[in-house]
Amino acid sequence: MSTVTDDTLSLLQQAATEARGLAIDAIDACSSGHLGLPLGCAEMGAALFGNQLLNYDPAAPRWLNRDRFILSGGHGSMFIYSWLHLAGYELSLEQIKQFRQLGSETPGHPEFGDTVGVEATTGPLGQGIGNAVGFAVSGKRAAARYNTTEHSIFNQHVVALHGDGCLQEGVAKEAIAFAGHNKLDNLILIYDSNDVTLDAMADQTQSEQAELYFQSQGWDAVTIDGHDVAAFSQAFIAAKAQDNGRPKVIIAKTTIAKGIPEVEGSAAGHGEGGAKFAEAARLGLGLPAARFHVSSAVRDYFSEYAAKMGQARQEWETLFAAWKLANPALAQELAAGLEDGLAEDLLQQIPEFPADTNTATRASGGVVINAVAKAVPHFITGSADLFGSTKNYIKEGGDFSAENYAGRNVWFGIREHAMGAICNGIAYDGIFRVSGATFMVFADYLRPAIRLASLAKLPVNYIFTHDSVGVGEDGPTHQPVETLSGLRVIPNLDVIRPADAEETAAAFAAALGRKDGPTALILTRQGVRANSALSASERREGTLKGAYIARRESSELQLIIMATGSELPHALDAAESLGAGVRVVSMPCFERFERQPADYKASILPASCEARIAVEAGVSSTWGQYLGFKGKAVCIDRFGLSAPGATVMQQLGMCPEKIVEVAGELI
Ligand SMILES: Cc1ncc(C[n+]2csc(CCOP(=O)(O)OP(=O)(O)O)c2C)c(N)n1
Repeated sequence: MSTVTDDTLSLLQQAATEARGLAIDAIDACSSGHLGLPLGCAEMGAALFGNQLLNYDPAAPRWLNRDRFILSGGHGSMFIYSWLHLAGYELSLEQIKQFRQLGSETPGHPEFGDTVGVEATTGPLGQGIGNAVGFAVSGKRAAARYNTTEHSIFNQHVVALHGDGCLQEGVAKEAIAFAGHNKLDNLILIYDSNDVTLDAMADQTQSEQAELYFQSQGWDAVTIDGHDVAAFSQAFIAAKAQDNGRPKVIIAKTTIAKGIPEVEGSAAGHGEGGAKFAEAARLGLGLPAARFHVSSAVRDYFSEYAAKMGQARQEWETLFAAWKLANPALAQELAAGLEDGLAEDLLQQIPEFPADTNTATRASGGVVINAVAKAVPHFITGSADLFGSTKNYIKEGGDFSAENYAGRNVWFGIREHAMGAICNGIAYDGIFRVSGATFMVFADYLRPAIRLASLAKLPVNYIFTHDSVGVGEDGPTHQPVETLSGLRVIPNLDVIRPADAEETAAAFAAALGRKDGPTALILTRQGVRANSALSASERREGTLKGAYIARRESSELQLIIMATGSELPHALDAAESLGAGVRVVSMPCFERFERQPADYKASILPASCEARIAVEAGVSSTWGQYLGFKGKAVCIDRFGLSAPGATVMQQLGMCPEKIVEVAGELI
């Protein structure tokens, strides 16, 4: 069965050739970039964007039921820029000419928010596959939650293009297993199988049998010639048609850098090396000498095509309007999700805890998250096989699974890295607000995804429990020491380590209220004594500001003790024995504190008081800014110990006595 007429086929082939030309010219112009993928995948690009495979409308780039296309092999960014341009997205030829230049809409690797039509920030290989799985989770959940028997408003597919590199990465393997297990049959991977990586031919580093591998993960796999528009289209249409509980992979055999004979099919074709043959390549491809050439035939084809796609989208808009009319409550919930709207009184909707609550902040977190879940219906959560410990299970939320895609608790399995990348995908999709949990010491397992969430300004929430050597018996492998500072150094990540239940309530509200970046909530395993000298609202408001006075001095200020989380009670106890001139500052979130007006900051940490101590069960690295030259850290600049938590804390100086001793050196 042919899925394409001869006329269309030759037009699409011409478009593929011109897309090759754009990639060659853009990469040649800046002498950097990756030619291999855009040249090798040009026919598939033409089919995806010009042969009714992807549902998209360049006039409404984020319409809700569009197919999501993610270029996981972000190094091949000229692929997506060429096709977005040809397809009629607001990405001008001028921007293509500005490839990789300062402030352009065509950055070296695709960045969410920089380029219309780019769904995700990709480049670190493997992440895009994880993101695609997140989009697929979001799509499945949106369909289950919002489709009705009368109106099926969500039936989009998620399509990701990747190469050998993405597939070699562990994060992709974790995400692929998750997708197969959860039967995400709305997901299609296109594997650009060109048998080349960067340094060498792929068989230097891989020998797995891709079809068998995917099949073993519960996927359908088919292998085709990626330069054959008809064969690829047919495979793609078949993949879309089968709601059989199996995600799909199309293994497309391609020739890397096809169109530059000097380098095609070899590792030399991967990067910009082929650009030096640009002149000859242009000739060989039958392109005119003028650079950045797009023929009027191709332009006309895509503008007619866009009109057709626009019509299809309009039909959906009519359906959507009817759905909204028939389902006002669901429509309101969906709108709130899309705007990420929160009740203004979210914090008030989290009940106050009894004044003498001395529970672990992870346990308080469990109470808080359930109150938040009631107030914010588009909020979902998940854990990497640690719900029982991370306590973030939404009690009446049900489990997300193939039997219940409307569930609000995602069981990620022991796949922290994929959890991070999947959360990013859900956040990119923008319909649901997502949180993911694990032990804090394993935050490093998903750090690349946290970094990307921070870069892409995604409002993902991380719930990291067991936050210090206070974990105890599990020993140094499970006791984070460098992790807290390690998270603080990631730009645009808010790190909140609350000291008691009320601070925890505010920490969750702060995380939910944040829209331009992720927040990590750092919670204890062990019980913490509430600072009942202050009212609940004083502690909550103070936490929202990042730092506040937990104990005010009652005579002239002599010393400031700064502390976070479970060390705050030690600081308060030390201050009691040190006397009237000692102030204690609770500093749950450096980043929020830094965003306060200068006069507020000065009122909490007046420059005139240089005698300062920082108390935290972790390395001292990030405290210098508050300690100055004269301050001293009571921190843990070493790995922990295998012993009961209280013993380890005491042994490593996390106790009032140690603070008093250090204070003696200062005042
Ligand atoms: C996590 C990560 N490691 C390394 C790189 C550097 N890198 C960019 S492309 C590439 C090779 C990828 O091979 P493949 O996916 O087959 O792409 P192709 O050569 O087909 O373009 C490497 C190692 C990267 N971008 N991300």
